[in-house]
Amino acid sequence: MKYFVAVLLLAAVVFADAEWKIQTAENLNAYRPECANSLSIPEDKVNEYKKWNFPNDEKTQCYIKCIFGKMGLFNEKDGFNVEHLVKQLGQGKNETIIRPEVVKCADKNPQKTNACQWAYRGFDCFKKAHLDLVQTSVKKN
Ligand code: ACD
Repeated sequence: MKYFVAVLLLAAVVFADAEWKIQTAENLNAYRPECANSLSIPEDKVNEYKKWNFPNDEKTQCYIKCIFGKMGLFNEKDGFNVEHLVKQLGQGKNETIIRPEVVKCADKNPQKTNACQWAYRGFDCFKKAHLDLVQTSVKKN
């Protein structure tokens, strides 16, 4: 019985995750206004984000958390979804190189900062080293 329940749980996890897809430029474009509006981000900041400038302030941190949440890359409870991030950033290639780079930045929030700061911190860490990969991962083909 124990094994049956364990197999069922595993199957539920696998099937739930099979729904996730690599996120596209179109997905990101749809999420931008949703996150900007829900957080009342002023237009000048949105324009900075379009130029890939993300100042370290509360609104921006929460914006990143919102975008990553919608993309299935981060959630408040578990933090970063390393598997999704590796797929998103690797686009089916280079996963063995990218995984340790993601892991380096995907902290488990040992200092218990708020989730906005947590999401922003991982993003900032990764993009300092690999902005090109982040940008390429949502470029139109
Ligand atoms: C905007 C919002 C831009 C939001 C930033 C990135 C979204 C684009 C690509 C997502 C791909 C991967 C996530 C990138 C880095 C996180 C790495 C975390 C590692 C722990 O343009 O308005």
